[in-house]
Amino acid sequence: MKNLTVAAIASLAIVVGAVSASAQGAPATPTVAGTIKKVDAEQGKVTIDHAKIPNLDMDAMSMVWKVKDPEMLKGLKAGDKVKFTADRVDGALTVTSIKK
Ligand SMILES: [Cu+2]
Repeated sequence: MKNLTVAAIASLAIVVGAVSASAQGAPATPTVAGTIKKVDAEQGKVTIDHAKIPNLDMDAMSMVWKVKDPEMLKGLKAGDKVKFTADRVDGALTVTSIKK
């Protein structure tokens, strides 16, 4: 019984810790630097050679992203240096904001 109580308190502490960390506005989606390799406005996709992305636990690489809104790709072209944020949206890796 004692062990159970200790485990219950420990897991409660983890939950409380997680809640307070997000309540304190820890940046959930840090800004990442990258270079555009290809823009596919029709498909709403963009290839970015990006730096490390801590919130997605991803190392630097070149990859194709979905964009939250194809409008975001207006004015962007291969070779542009960008700053963007990315997150998992409905299970898909998605660029949620991007600017030159
Ligand atoms: Cu990647």
